[in-house]
Amino acid sequence: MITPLTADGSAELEGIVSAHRLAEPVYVTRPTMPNLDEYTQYLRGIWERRWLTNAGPLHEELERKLASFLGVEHLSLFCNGAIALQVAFEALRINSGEVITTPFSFPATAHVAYWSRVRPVFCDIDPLTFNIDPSKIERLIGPETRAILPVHVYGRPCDVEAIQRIAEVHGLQVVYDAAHAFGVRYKGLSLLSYGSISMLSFHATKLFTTIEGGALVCGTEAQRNRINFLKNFGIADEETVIGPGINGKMNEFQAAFGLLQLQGVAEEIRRRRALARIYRDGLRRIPGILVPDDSPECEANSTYFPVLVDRAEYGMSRDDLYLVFRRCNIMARKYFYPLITHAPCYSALPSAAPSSLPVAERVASQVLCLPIYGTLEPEIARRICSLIADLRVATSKRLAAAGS
Ligand code: T4K
Repeated sequence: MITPLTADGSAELEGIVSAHRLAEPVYVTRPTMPNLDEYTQYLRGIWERRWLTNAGPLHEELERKLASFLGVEHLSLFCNGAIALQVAFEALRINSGEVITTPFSFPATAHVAYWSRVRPVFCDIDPLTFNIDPSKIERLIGPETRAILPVHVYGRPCDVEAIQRIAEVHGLQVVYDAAHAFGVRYKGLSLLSYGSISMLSFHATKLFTTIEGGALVCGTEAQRNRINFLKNFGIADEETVIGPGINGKMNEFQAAFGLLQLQGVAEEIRRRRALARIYRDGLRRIPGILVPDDSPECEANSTYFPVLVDRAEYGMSRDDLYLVFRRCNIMARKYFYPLITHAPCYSALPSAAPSSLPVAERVASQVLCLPIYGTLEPEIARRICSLIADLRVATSKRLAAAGS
């Protein structure tokens, strides 16, 4: 093993930091802003109509256009992804018992189960996709299991066929947290067409954004109608409440932003894919940096660019690399560390024991998401690769010096 290079102030490290420090902070993501004049045009229309929310005309237009862009039939817009996911649970009447899910996600995934009065049962992940490992789901199914809640983490598809087979055999619903999966196609179809319902997030950090926002994609018009009631307090008309709904509505200002975003989203994905290629080419041969492959059956959206840092081979830990990045103004993020199971609200659950989740524990301790977004200069991605390469050269020199 190479003696690890730490983020401390050795002369060797200081030289690398000063050579690679960027003038301005580069964040893990940035929204691509629409043209301000065009947005102002939309605002004028909203002012004139004085129709601000509750299924306004821009909301209806965005719903239609998004469904068509994504290649799905039944889509309902929401104020954000977390509330959308909660409504998906209520739409399927999943409001007791247990749901099998992944610990390797944003906390919102498990929190939604919690708010739906459903106990999350955590299942380990696959070492290649970082998604729930279908071969470990069945042993967690018990009399109280109601559903499976997988996440297409980083927009990389879960093993949707295996999950479907398990759900059918055991009579379970499948609700996908597809927060990252905008525009991803799998075997020629929208990835959102799998499972009973899929949730998308349109938060400012997502490749398609409505500032805050989200959507549910479901299989039938009847389901969509139920979802639409539930996101509007369960109100059917002025005098009829059909169920315990909530306020999940997207407003006209968000929808206007989304309509403009939609015009540029194909280009946004194209640019992200080009950046992903630069990272892949630049990092492929660096020992200790693992770049997960995209499945050949998937048209990826390159919404995140995760790498795993193997301390023994790279000669520096993920946490030290993260600190060096910070000093170089590169705001990479440790998505998704710590695991959801480390939060005090879940850590006492039997399924949260680290010994049951060895792959998720390892991946969370090694993962680092590099900056990727449409307006990131390709040159910055190249510089990030050369920083990672130079650090590895420094660690191997240490090894040589230690051996001589
Ligand atoms: N399920 C999954 C798997 C999710 O990842 C999420 C959300 C959800 C469910 C819930 O969906 P929503 O209810 O949010 O629709 C961010 C987002 O807040 C969160 O939406 C997202 N996942 C998660 C992965 O990332 P933070 O705490 O990392 O955000 P923050 O504020 O640190 O922003 C990250 C970087 O983005 C900043 O360093 C700079 C850039 N940024 C951020 C904002 C807000 C901008 O450039 N402009 C901005 O307006 O959680």
